[in-house]
This record gives sequence, C-alpha cells and structure tokens, in this order.
Amino acid sequence: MKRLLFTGILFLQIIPIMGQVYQTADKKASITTIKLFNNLFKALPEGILFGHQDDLAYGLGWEYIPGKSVIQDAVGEYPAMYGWELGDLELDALINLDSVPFKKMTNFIQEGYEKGGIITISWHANNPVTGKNAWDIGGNAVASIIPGGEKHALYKSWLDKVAGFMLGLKNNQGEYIPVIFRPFHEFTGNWFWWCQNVCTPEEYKALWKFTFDYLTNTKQVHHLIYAYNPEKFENEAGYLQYYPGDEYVDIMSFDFYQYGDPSNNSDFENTLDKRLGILTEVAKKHKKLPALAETGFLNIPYAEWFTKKLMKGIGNHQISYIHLWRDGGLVNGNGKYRFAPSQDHFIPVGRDPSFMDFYKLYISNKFIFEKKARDLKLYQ
Ligand code: BMA
Repeated sequence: MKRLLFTGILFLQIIPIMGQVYQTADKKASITTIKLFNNLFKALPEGILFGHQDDLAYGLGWEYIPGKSVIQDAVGEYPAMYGWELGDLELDALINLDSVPFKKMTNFIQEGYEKGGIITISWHANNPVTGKNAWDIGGNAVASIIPGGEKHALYKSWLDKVAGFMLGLKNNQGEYIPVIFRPFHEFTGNWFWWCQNVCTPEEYKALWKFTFDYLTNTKQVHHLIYAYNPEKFENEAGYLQYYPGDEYVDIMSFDFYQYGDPSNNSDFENTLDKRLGILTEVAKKHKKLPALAETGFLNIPYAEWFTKKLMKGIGNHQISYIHLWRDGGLVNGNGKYRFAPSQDHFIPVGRDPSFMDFYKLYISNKFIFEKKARDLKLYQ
C-alpha cells in the first residue's frame, strides 16, 4: 500500500514535468523550480512581469511597515516580482549593504512568494582581495577566487553562506522557494571587480562555472534559476563574449538605465529596442528566457518616461520581466550605501509629475502585476 501510494505520488509529479519543454541548467532542480521556469516561458505572450527591488522593505520616508509596498502604494496592487540583494552576507553581516536585515529579507521573500510573485536575488559581493566594496576594481579579484587562486578558499566560504541563505528560503509547506539568482551582473561595465576591464572572459566563465557547480553539487542547492546579465553590448557575439555555456544558464538578460535628458533625443528607446531585438533572438536560439533585469530613470525627471521611453523601447518584444531598482537611496559618503530618508527613487510617489504616466503603464495591460501573476499560477 505504502509503495503504491509512493509510486502514485511520484507519477503525479512526473506527468506534468514530462510535458515541459525547457530544461533548467541544474539537472537536479526541484520540481517547483522546473515548473516555474516553464511557466515563465508559457507566460511570455501574457505580458511582462513587473518587478521592484526591496519593494516590501522600504520606500521614501518609511521602512518596515508590515504589508506596505512601494508598488502597491503607487497602483493599488503588489508587483509580480520581488528583488533582493545579498551584499555583505559574505562578511557574516546581519544586515545587507542597503541596511535590510537578512532575517527580514527571508520573511519578505516568503511573503512575496505567498502572494504568487517571483523572487530574484542579486549579489554585490565585497572585493575578496582588497576587502573594499563591490565597486573596488583592484586586486585581480576574479583570478584570485577561481580554482587555483589565492583566495579560492575564502570564496568557497562565501558561497557556503550564500547556500545557507538560499536553503533557508522555504514556503509554508517546507518546500524551497525558487529564486532567480543573478550574480556578477553588469560585467560589460567597468565598475565592479568582476567587470570586463579587470577580468577576462575565461576568468569570468571559470568563476561562473565554479559558482554553479559548487552551489548545485557541493551544497545541493536545487532551487536556483541562473540569470546571465551584461550591461551594454552591440551584437550577439558581444552578448555572448562572457557566456559560460547553455548548461550553466537559464535566463538571458541585461541591465539598461536612462541617463541624461531624454526630451530631445531618442537614444534610450532606440538602444533598448535594438538590444531587446538581439536578446530575444539569442535567447530563442539557446532556449533561454529573455528578461530586462534592471532598468529605470533615477527620480524620473521626464514626466512621460514610462510610456514614451520605456514602453516605446520595449515595443512588442516578448520578454519575461522588467525590474525597477530600489527607492530610497544612497547616502553616506564613505563608499557605503544604505537606506536613508533621501528622495532618490525609480517608482513615482506622491505628487511626482510622472505618476499619471506610470499609471498608464499599469493599465496598459502589457505588464503583469500581483493579481495576474497569481492567476497564472506560476509555481504549479
Ligand atoms: C546599486 C545602488 C546602491 C546599492 C546597490 C545594491 O545600484 O542602488 O545604492 O547599494 O545597488 O543594492
């Protein structure tokens, strides 16, 4: 009887997987992770999931108010995707570099998941050689943490902590909550210790592969979806220059922000359109999920930025999600960033001139927020 029941359960679990087309890079990924990954592909024609960093933790002038959310304050429902950040976890800190306590973060992740939303995590790890922050590019850090490097053991101890955090993310039934993990992002820039100016493609690929192998095989973390994430690139070859290979990546994404004055030029929307074209093509060829992993215009000083720039650039490109960066900003001068009552934000608040324009994005039906995400049953 017991055996029959067991086979029955197994059978029920395997049936839906057999119909799945997209394989996760982690061949031992949990069933929920495989389902989420495939459901995200299925949801591509339904619209673009809308995400926001640190959404439940703080916004302008507030922090840690139960149930409060920047996006919900703006449009009346929660986002579809919640972004969180691990920076400083590797130093055994109890709070991350943006002042969010890791314990609270775990709870927020459970909260977002229970609302039907998806979770993404980035990692602005400190420089393992110089001991300064992620923006310190000294010390040939990547070369020194890959296998054979002087700081390799230190890096492994950091990954132990990352694994520990990830393994603490469980839902009410005790199952692991799938996470889109996006380490070593914006590597085509020149501001992080893993960027192209201080790290060769070979070193980067070795770092990525080691990180993947260590988390999956050594630490048995099987609920991560891996996102590859440059910033600028001009063609497919450029996009793939640091690509570690199909067996190590699930999502192909990039970051792209608006800077300057967009009122007298079309640079942002043209470049976004062009890069999304390259991205969606290359993602299709490699059977990966395309996404815009970070975007925004700090303080939105152009009132129609959301519709005239962001939505214009996105056009009809089918991407899984877009993610806006955190509200509440930087602010002490010694190289550390943390929440403070500054006015920096990416989502319109209060009487922000861009508020109505953001609302137009919300009602355009092109984006998915909390309710539709829940209806899509992304984990089932
Ligand atoms: C950056 C800024 C920083 C922050 C970091 C990690 O882009 O928002 O203030 O510390 O991301 O979240």
